Amino acid sequence: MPRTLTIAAAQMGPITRSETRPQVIERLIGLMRQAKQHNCDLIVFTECALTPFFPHWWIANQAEIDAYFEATLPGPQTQPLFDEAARLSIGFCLGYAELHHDGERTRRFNSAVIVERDGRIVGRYRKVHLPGHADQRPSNPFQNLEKRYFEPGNLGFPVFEAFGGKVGMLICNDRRWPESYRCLGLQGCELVLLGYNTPRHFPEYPETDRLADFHHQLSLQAGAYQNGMWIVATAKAGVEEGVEQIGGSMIVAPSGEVVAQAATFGDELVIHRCDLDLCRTYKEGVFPARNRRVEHYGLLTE
Ligand code: CDV
Repeated sequence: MPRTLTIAAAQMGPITRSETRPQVIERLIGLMRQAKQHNCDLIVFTECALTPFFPHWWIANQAEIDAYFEATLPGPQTQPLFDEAARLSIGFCLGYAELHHDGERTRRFNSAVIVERDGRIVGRYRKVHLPGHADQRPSNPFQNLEKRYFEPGNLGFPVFEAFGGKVGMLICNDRRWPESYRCLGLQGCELVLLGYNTPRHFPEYPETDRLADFHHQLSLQAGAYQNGMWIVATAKAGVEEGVEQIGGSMIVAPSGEVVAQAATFGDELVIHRCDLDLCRTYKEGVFPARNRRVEHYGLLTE
């Protein structure tokens, strides 16, 4: 059975605060149709793809905050995206803000799902590494309030059988931490789907601003190579409500090579034919999991 998938990273330009959910979903559907014209099997949308990245703003009113969340997926507004994907027989990965009712408790996560070509949700991930702060910082040019609006993910780093391979998800800041990739890699993950909203400016540590693109790419290339996995990384790009984001959507091969990269800061598909069998060279040849050093670290228990 062929294990080659044509995959699109669906970079998005800014979403304005006045854009409605149906308008954003029309944009996503437009990208999905373009991806199908390129014979894509799978399209990867960004982190919180249905709204502007609202953690950049201080919002006091909980009802106003909750308007950026999805209580069900698919829900009445997102159903057309699921319907169109099933009609086109294209899979997708969607980042979204998840409102989850756990008995009496309402919980909020920064989440993503994998949807197979028949429209079934086959995997869910909740972002583990939440950056930023929970307090208001009026002297900063924008906020970074993920710690206020979300709680850390409680699902670990799951890997799913999908698209003929082993697939995992990461969300934005997760990509900077080697253990995110390692947790996936040790489960045999072959393909990582990842969305991100990365501002060019880091208000507390501006000395890193000139390195924003470099650190993004460095993390992806190291994670891909050291774990023998494909990584499809999809940005929200451009200046969104005054916040400049780096863009730089890319697909990285298990060799660590960047094989496709965005050329704009707007809505754009970054496409590559990804052969999942290429992972074997790195997983089995360069970094065999049974390597004695890995056993010494206590990461393998059997
Ligand atoms: N959405 C993110 O997780 N953004 C962070 C920024 C705030 C540093 C990132 O790691 O890109």
